[in-house]
Amino acid sequence: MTDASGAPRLTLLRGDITEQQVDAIVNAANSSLLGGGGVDGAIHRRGGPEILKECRALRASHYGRGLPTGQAVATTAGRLPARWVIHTVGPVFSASEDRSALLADCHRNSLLVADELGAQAIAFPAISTGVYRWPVEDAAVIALRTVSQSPTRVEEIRFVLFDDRALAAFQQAADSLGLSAN
Ligand code: AR6
Repeated sequence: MTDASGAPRLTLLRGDITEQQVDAIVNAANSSLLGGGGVDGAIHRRGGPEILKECRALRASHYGRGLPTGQAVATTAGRLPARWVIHTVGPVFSASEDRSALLADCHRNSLLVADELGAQAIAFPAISTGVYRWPVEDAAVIALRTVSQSPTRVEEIRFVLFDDRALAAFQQAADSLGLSAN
């Protein structure tokens, strides 16, 4: 359900994204699309080989050089409760170069793909805040600002945070942006 303003409902929770009962979950992938550690590893492990099969097909067709940073593409979710996985590639954090626009692109483009799929509920992890070292307090502001400013038909946007620190960072960011979240 959207709220009275038509904006998607925003939910922040601590949990494992592979367990979410939503239409689409977002994967913090790398440009190879062929798997990795962190949330990417968990999604492929629990979702089974169908996801990798579709990723390989994408590499053989549209993304011969890999998925560029900031872009997003969907596959089946295999055995996961979700219907689709939307793979996006976050930027590696850099202290010397501002890559925030690429992190924003990940969120905006994932929502565009969700709209193309007709997804009503989507779950995001804290993209780039693990192996890619983006400070979670900053990533949370970028993520929430971007989704709250992106026009979308998605009705629920859920952020599934893996630990208390990430959850607290997203709650704090929502407060600072004046966003109401459950
Ligand atoms: N559910 C929700 N969040 C999770 C889960 C999970 N099951 N597992 C980890 N996280 P990361 P990145 C959190 O490293 O920084 C991979 O190797 C984690 O605590 O998964 O974008 C890819 O293949 C952190 O807060 O993604 C790439 O090579 C957040 O998810 C690279 O890592 C993101 O951490 C991408 O790095």
